[in-house]
Formats: sequence, structure tokens, C-alpha cells
Amino acid sequence: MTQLLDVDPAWLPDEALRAVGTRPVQVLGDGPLVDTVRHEVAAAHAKFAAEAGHSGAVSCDLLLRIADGGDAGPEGFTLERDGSRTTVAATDPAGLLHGFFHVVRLGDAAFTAAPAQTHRPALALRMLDHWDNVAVHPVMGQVERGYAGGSLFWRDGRARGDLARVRAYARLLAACGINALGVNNVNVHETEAHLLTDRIDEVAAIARELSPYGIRVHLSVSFAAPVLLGGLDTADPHDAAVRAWWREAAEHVYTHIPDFGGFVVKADSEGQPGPFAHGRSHADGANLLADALAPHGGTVHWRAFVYDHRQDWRDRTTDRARAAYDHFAPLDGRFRDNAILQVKHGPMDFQVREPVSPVIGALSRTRVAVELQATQEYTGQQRHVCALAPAWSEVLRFRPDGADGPDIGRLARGGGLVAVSNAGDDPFWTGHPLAQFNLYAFGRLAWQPDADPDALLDEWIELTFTPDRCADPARLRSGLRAVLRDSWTTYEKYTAPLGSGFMVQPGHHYGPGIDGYEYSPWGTYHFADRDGIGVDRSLATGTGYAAQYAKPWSETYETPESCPDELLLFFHHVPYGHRLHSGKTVIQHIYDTHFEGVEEVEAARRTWQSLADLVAPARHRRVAERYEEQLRGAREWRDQVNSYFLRKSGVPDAGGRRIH
Ligand code: GCW
Repeated sequence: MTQLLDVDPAWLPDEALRAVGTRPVQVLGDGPLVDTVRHEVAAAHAKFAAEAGHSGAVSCDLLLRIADGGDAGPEGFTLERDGSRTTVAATDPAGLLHGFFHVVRLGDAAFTAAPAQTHRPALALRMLDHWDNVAVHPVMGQVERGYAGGSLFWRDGRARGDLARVRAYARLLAACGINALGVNNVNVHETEAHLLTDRIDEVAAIARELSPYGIRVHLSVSFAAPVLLGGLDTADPHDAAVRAWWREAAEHVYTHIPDFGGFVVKADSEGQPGPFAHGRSHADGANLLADALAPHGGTVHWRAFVYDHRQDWRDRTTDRARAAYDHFAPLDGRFRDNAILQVKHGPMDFQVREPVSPVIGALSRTRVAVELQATQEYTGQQRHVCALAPAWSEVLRFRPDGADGPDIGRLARGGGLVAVSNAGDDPFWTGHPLAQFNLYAFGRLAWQPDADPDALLDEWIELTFTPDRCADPARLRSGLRAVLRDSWTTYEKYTAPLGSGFMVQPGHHYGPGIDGYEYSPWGTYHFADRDGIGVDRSLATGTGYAAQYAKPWSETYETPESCPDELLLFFHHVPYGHRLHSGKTVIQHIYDTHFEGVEEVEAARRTWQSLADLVAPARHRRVAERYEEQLRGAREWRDQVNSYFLRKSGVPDAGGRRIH
């Protein structure tokens, strides 16, 4: 794989391949994925040919081989060292590919220090969803909630002619463990609906670039496709003609894409068509598509993001947070084996802080995939640094049934982990170069949900910045850690406080709009008045959402006294003078965190400036530019939030700082 001109190499710069490229390597096995490993090795050798004396060598330092009877399982591999030789063995070619990239991650240590080890992915499905439109949408543009330029796949209304960049993307994704990808937006507009039928060859062209790296393609489809594309007069899942239509549609897809992964469906959600229009349940809807895919081994990803987006803000009894559980918990056990319910990690919508969605723990007889958002819709839109691995790790470690029960990482084994991608055709892939870490960390957490986010950050830093090759490795490492590690909590500090969420500008969702959604139909309110703030979701006096959790969480969240500070305003409406466990009042917490958040951004910006001599100039410049915007944005958030709450509450800042 040669490096593309003008495209950032992300976590696979040439230097990261030095340990492999300077050693004799042998690859044993057959098949397309083994060939990919061979190409990788050959490319690494070509890059370091001048430094290595391995050509024509009989022995080898690295043996990568397919071995029957190993116990690493699908996609897994073993690594062993014997004298000067390291052997990576896998029964499955995909395992060999992952093993190869593991050696890249280890670098020299793979040959000098690594103990014998076995790796297998905890989750079989590790998927990215692209919210990419084929035709540029008049409001959403080409990539819905995309902050990294245009689509990697689509351009000028069709699949890109030159897909070299897609191949390079597949390589980066495989190197962090991702193995599935949805190529179009879950909001399926008219043009995109046709990808399923008369435009499937364009999807197939993309699939051909992804498949050498072990990545299967998925397609978002419209539930109304039989009507839109098939000319039928209904999309009713119980209608025989509709069922036959979907069967044929699936068959057609598989003739073009033999390793097609399956469908992704957003139904009865934010205006998308669905089974409700026909008086059918979401199990009926999902099973219709599951049955069509089953003969071919495909899977339907049915999204649980179903709620009333035309709510009356005056109605305090409707609670959007309840919606996923209310819709889907009663359907537990009614989905086919090849139907996966794809649930957003929180009950609302990818806010900087939300509790874990209670429906995940309530579905013991349904395959569940947990959906995260790598694209930073609500976390700074890739203009602000916000490393999400610690947030995701908290979600994955949450135990819905308390300390003795399984965590979310385990519950997701049935379905997998999915993230909305943050990549586009930007030269840095993700707009903000430091947002590459979110993509990388997502793949690694999907492979190993209990991985330590700090260790993943270090791993990503080593690969991406190869500190040992720079003049001051220690300064570079500590600087990068400093700007990234706590960036999520920094972002949280200067935006919506204590789990209240939203407070963003309507529509594009960037920047502060404290009352932006307060009188809207979207169901996202904070209810701030002169006395207090927050949503009462208790069972005793509120919407009852807290009771959707099993014990101990239903009890923990039920009262302001037992609720964790960071989620207080998600679960309770409290007076500004309410004292947090931290000892501060809510209002003082709001003031303090907003001042601190800006100070932390100022410090991070200074740290970044101090790394100018150690980071490639283009990358350094791009990040530096984004820090200017982040600082401007953080100050705006601080001043609007603090002023708003000072004016509402009339309570002065105990620190006597300037609030407008
Ligand atoms: O977060 C919201 C976004 C929509 C998105 C929707 C979803 C694709 O604002 O842009 O639509 O979630 O997840 O379906």
C-alpha cells in the first residue's frame, strides 16, 4: 500500500512500519486477506529496502501463517517468540490481518519483548455508520453531521470514480479492528433509496475496495422501498407481495456483493417511514428484512432511535428519554436471530453526558448493538478537541444490573459496537487531526471494550506521532497526553452542566443556545426558571424514567441525594442552591466549571503551541487554527451560560468574577 499524496497517514505513517519493514518476513497461507498481508509486508519492505539486509534471506524474523487447529477463533490470532523469530498464527485469514497490524502496533517489542499472547475480538461486529448522502442534501449537505469535508465514497451524485482513498481508509480501519461499514445515511432520501436496486453496482464498487481489508459493506434502506422503488401500493410487512419484493431485492444485492453485511434501518423516526403506518410493530418490520437477508447470511440493523419529534413542549408528561424503552422493551424476544437492535448509548441523543440507555439492560432475548457517535455533532464538531474514549469506556463498563451483572461491553456481544463515523475527504480524514483518535479508539474499544482509554491514547500517540523519531520524545508524549486525555471533561465543563444536555443552537447544533430547544417540538428541555433547573424523571414525582432501570440504578437515580452529581439535572429538577456531593451548590458549580473549562482550553492551546518544533508543520498548523476557534467557542459558551443563569437565579458568583 503506497501512501496517498496530500493525505495524512494517520496511525499508519511509514515510520510505524519500520519494525516490519527492516526485518525478513514470511507469509504462509492462501486467500485474498492473506494476499493483503503479503502486500503490506512487501510495501513495508519497499519503504525500508535501503536499511534492511533481508532480501533473499533464508531465515525470517517474522512468520505470519495460517495454521489449522489453533484456538484463536474467528478473527483471532496468537503471537509467540522463539529465539529470534516471532510467529503470528491464525486459523482465519482475517485473524492474520489483525495479527499483522498487532505486530505493527508493537513495533520492535514484537521481536524483543512481547510475551506469548492470544487475541480475539470481544465483539464480532465492529461497525462504522457513515451518514453520507449520494446527492448533496439541501440542508444537511453531503455528510449529515459531517465535519470533515465531503464523502469518501460519493461525489457529484455517484460513487467516486477513483476509490484509492477508500482503499486507504479500509486499511486504517482494519488496523484498528473495524470490520463492517454502512456506506450511506440512515436518513434515506430519494436518490439514496436507489442504491438498493438499480444503483447497487456503485455500492459493489465500494465493497470491492473494502473487502481486501476484511470490511463488509452494509446499506441503509428505506422501509418504504417496495412503494418507492417497486411500485407496490403498500410496504406492509405482512403483505405477501412486500415480502417477496424484499426477498428479491436482497437476492439481487448478493449477486453483486457476495459478502454483503446487511441492511441498516431507521424507521418511524424523525420522519422516516416505518411499520407504524401499517399498524405493525417494529418486530414485524425488522423481521421482514431479516427474513429477506437470512438465506444469504445477512443481518438487519434496526435502530431503536424511535421517539415523538413533534412533541408539545407544554406537555410535561411525555419524556423523550423514555421512548426507546417504551417502544422496544415489550418486543424483547420477538426479533429474528439475524436482526440486531441498534441502540444509541444514551436515551437522548449523543450528548456530552447522558446516563446509559436503560433499554440495553432490558433486552435479554434480543441481539443488541450499541451505537456511539464518533462524529462530534454535540461535542465540538471537530473544531474542539474532545477525545471520547473515556466517555465510551464509561458506557461500556456500566453494569445495568449492578456490580454482579454483566457490563455493556458484554451485553453488546450479541450485536456489536457501532459508531457514526467522523471521517470525510478532508486531508486529515477527520477535519481536526486530533479527532483521528476518536476513530482509532472506537475500533480498539470495539475489539476490547474493557481496554484502558489512557493506554489506547498512548498507543495512538506512538503510532501517529512516532515520538522516538523526534528531538524530544518525552515532551511530545506528555504534551499530547495533556491536550487529549481530559479533553472530554473540559468540553463538558464549558457546555451544558450536570447532564442537562442540549443548550445548543437549533439546526446545526454548534455553539451555545441555552433556550435553543426549550420551546421546540424535539423533546429536549432543561426547564430552567428563576428557582432551579433540570428534568424530574423520578418515579415518585416525575416522568418515571428512572424506574426503567433495574436495581440498584432505579434507586440510585430516583432521588437527588443518591443521584451522581454529573447526572443530577438529567434526573431531577433542583433549586440553584441545592448542594452537590462535591459540596458546591448547583449554581456555583455552573459558574466554576465554566470558568475552569475555558482556562483548561487556554492551557491546552499553550501546550499545543509548545509542540510546534516536534509536530509536522501542516498538522501542527491545522490543530493550532482549530484551537483558536475552540477558545473563541469556549468563551462564548462560558459567557452565555453564566450570564443566563445569573440572570435567571439572581445568585451572584461567590468568586466575584465578571459575568455579563
Ligand atoms: O442526532 C440526531 C441527528 C440527526 C440524525 C439522528 C439519527 C441521521 O441530529 O442528524 O439523523 O440523530 O441518529 O438518526
